[in-house]
Amino acid sequence: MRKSKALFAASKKVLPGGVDSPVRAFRAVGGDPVFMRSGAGAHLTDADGKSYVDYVLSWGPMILGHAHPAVVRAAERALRKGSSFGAPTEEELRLAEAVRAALPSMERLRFTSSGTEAVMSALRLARAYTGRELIVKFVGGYHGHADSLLVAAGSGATTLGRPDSAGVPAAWAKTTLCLPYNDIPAVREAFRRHGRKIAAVIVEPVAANMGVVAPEPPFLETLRELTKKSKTLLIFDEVITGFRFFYGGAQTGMRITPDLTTLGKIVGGGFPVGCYGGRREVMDLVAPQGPVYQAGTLSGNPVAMAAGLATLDVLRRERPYARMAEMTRVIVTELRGMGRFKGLPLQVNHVASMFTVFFTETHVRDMASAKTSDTKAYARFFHGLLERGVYFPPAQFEAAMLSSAHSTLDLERTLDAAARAIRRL
Ligand code: HOZ
Repeated sequence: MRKSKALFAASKKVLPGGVDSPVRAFRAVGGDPVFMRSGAGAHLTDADGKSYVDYVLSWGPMILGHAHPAVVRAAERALRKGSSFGAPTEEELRLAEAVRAALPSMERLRFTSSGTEAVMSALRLARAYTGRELIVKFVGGYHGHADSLLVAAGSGATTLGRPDSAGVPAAWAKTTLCLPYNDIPAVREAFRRHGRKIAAVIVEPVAANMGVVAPEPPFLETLRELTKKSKTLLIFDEVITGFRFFYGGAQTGMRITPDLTTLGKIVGGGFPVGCYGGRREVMDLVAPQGPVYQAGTLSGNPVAMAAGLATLDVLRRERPYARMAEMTRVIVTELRGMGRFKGLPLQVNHVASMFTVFFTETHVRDMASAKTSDTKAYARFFHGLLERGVYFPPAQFEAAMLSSAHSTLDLERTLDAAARAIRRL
């Protein structure tokens, strides 16, 4: 940790809090963040040369593991041809076609440089299309850091005790209605009272920013029904879930068709990419086709597009999903067993290859129940793993993830570290 410590001390003199994104700073778990030097497959190596089995995976994009040869090759090839033109390229067309083939609800789509931008643009579009202002989001849902979404936000915002960010005008916050996740009566009531004023409902079809929380049927089905009835747009924020559970989105498995979808992370193959898209008649409002302005110099960047395309190509051919889900099931079952053995109140939520360990007796189904977790116990668990070379999310309200590069040996190393960490709690 010697080099990481020195790098962090120097970083704090030039970057606020020493980082470019708050959750990296380890405030939720204490101690100094580990500075990473390189990644290969399921492993990271830190600035001091220590290696870790990685369950953060850059918060989702690295589903094939780090520096996958096909992705490296594609990005290198693109880079040699020039890294940015500010003009259309064939790569954007090819990635757009691949995304649409996998997610047919995205009849038209646009690439941005981040998930935040994609979500922000989708909301602007929804407001323009409906001529309404209100947005419904769910408590603990995190959709990036656009103003109207930093209200009761999960992920790093909750972790830092700032679910409502300073600097968001009160008038903006008032346009966002926040409801508890999985709470159908609350949604019905909101639509009864405000239905004709709601431009969009934005939801993570599997919540990943209050920790992993699965939607309880018929929660999403009810959202679809109510939004349809009141001519509100339903936006699935699949920045995390897109291409994570299936070759497609969570919507693919659930057979629910949202009006708009936002993507990011995996679709950029580890490069800064976001994407939003949906029904043609809605997307046709986006400039230059329509009056909703949205632009970006690096949008559709050819190197990022090439990396995204290579990632999707490997996922489509190899379909690693069942294996990743099975390995996750093993981890989850073992962790639950360890908790029982030690007599710890432990909940391990999981959906396919994503999971979160909560230290609580309460079944976690929304942000209120997620918050019953003993976050100090999580911090001790995290550091126990870190010491033994296993890198978990450095915050309670996040998702741990597997990649296709995780091996049974990695699993054994993880479970051994977890057993020791839990024994010490
Ligand atoms: N909060 C994002 C996913 N849970 C990770 C990105 C970040 O905040 O740094």
